[in-house]
Amino acid sequence: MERTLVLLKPDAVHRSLVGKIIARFEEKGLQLVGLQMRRFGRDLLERHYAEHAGKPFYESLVRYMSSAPAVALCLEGRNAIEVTRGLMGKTDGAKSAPGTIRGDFGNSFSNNLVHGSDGPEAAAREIPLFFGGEGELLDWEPCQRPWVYNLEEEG
Ligand code: IDP
Ligand code: MG
Repeated sequence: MERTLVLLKPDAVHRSLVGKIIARFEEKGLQLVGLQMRRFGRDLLERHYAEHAGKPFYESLVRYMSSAPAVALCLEGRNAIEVTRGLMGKTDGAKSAPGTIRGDFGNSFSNNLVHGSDGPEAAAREIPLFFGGEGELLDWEPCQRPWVYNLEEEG
């Protein structure tokens, strides 16, 4: 099992899409192990987006992400990082395939509703930024797991 960080960005909150977007992940069989709504501060977002510092869109990205409440999720599942990125779609909502979150709800390169860690190293770095406090991540065994995965075949 793998864990990944997902953010429902301020446009998802303002557009009342939080429930629908969380449902996409849940319906796929990904397990929620952390969930919080907060207005994330500049310091945290600068650390989160450190790899983009200096790029032309960086300032407006940090401003947009800190401008209103957002929701952080930690999701667990087999290949959770890749599965989550697939559900999200391409960065540019206008070019993202229908059926993906960005493809169905997004029309912008910047305001693209969701963030998902792009690899194991990113997930390991990002999860503690948003869920660093005691008790914020939960280890639990969903009763549907043996039906989402074939545990006999796939371990
Ligand atoms: P990703 O979110 O699909 O992984 P990244 O390249 O990591 O895309 O960029 C982080 C975020 O920065 C994007 O989700 C988007 O909100 C914003 N962004 C990236 N590239 C651009 C751009 O060229 N113009 C405006 N915003 C951008
Ligand atoms: Mg990225």
